[in-house]
Amino acid sequence: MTTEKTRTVWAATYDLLRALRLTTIFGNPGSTEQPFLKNFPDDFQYILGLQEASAVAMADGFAQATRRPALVNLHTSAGTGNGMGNIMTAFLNKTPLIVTAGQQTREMLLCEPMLANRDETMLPRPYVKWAYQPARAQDVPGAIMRAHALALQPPAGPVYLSIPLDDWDQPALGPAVVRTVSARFAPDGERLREFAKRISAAKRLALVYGGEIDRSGGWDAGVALAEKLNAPVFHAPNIERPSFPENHRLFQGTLPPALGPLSSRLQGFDLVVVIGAPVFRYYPYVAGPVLPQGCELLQVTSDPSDAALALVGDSLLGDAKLTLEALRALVVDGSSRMPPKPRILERKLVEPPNSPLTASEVYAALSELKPENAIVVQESPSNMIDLATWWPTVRPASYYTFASGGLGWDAPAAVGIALAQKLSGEGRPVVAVIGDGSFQYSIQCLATAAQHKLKVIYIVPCNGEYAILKEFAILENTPNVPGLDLPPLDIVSAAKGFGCVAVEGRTRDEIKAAFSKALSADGPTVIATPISRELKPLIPTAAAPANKRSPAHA
Ligand SMILES: Cc1ncc(C[n+]2csc(CCOP(=O)(O)OP(=O)(O)O)c2C)c(N)n1
Ligand SMILES: [Mg+2]
Repeated sequence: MTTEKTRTVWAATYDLLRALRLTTIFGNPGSTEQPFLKNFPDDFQYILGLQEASAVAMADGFAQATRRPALVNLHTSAGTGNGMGNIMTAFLNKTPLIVTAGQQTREMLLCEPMLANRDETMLPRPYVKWAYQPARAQDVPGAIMRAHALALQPPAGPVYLSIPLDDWDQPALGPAVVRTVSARFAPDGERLREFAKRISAAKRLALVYGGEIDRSGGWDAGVALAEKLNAPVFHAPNIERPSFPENHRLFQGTLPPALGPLSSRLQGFDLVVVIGAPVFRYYPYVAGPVLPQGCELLQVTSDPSDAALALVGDSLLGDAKLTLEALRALVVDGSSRMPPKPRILERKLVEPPNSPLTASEVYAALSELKPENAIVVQESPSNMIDLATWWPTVRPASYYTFASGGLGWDAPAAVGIALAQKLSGEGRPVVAVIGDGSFQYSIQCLATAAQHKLKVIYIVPCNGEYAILKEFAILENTPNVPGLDLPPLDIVSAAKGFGCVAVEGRTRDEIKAAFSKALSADGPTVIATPISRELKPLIPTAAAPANKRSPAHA
């Protein structure tokens, strides 16, 4: 029995983690973590990732899907290094993650023994909100409490604690202090009224919705505001969480991720209101103004950094959901405003289908089977527009991707999301569409999916290339870049090796049969689908040769 006299830092910390409901721990263990993981309590669950990139992204997906912070434990500097790409992504995703890493014994740190994490607080910067190694063992629980408080306050994000391995057996000061903090804040009333006035007065108004809306639980509030204003809604470029029903009469599509094309798309509007997104998350440089002439911009964000880095416009700090609700109460009804023309989706298919199928043909075939409540996770860069065309997101918390572009996040994030579905009993299936190149970065996440019998269906469009980079090369006029074709990859065998059911689907019937089977399977399925090589313009409106065959295919 633990008495105040015998309570260790270990015991005080596990009690704190219980109080914070951080009982699912993701990680990959090493000798520097074993004193923390020893006698692992029965009421905790350890989710083993076979590489830290997977552990971090699984924790990220889990945190997003449960809408709570998650804990991931990494192996000192080497594990932190492996996890770093996805820590960077978690930072941009604004996911509250508590990342702990073991550290060598305090007694030996001076002489830098093997596994010492040298300059431990520098390693994860600048992609953590805080990096700290407690000054003494007794501060470990307090540091975790502080890390938790910081991680979940806006903007949420990862925090990093380095914990020497000899700290855990040290006597604690007593039970850890458990505190709660707020995860949202309301906008300043006076500035809000000013914004509402400008929005009401706008003649040609456009709303641009970003991922923070869905993250904050503001989906319905976003729909209600758009409907009251009767204004067109765009998704922000490179959005990580769609936040407005893509089949709504007011929805006008996703803005292009480049200066010139984006400002052209906003031509004719006199006021653009960006809610819950940076202004703007561009990808290639295509010259042009930020906004068309005569257009003003308002931004609502809970992230002071996003407010500061906007190139134009006036900003209001506030939680997306609270601000949407408050704006709705204040703005003048827009029923006299001319509604936008409904968007027409290009959904043409040829008969007989192409051989191999195009990505569009694959998504079209599966659109008949994909359950309405499925959660889509997407990292298939060159055909993500095809995916959005066939599988529009129409419900909240139904589509996840990375805010960073750092490959290797989505496949393991899908595992974390599926785990959340399993533990909550909601049981929504997860359909992860991951390019054949992207799949390789953290493919070992499949073992975790198989081990926990998670309902994830991976669709892997196999074009044997980094198609998006070939498209980028055309836009940027950089011919003869090496390394854009993949070596032969037996994705089916690799997936089987990790314990998944895996099949190749070449025809529509084969893909549909495999998908139907996967829906009722008790575990993950990987469906590899050879697709035709197509090169499309990287930015649909930018000048680039359309539908050029890939040179490597010739
Ligand atoms: C960690 C990381 N490494 C490299 C890249 C550069 N990169 C961007 S897209 C891409 C290719 C993706 O290929 P694939 O998943 O096959 O999709 P496709 O373009 O063929 O649709 C690469 C290598 C990146 N974004 N992130
Ligand atoms: Mg590819």
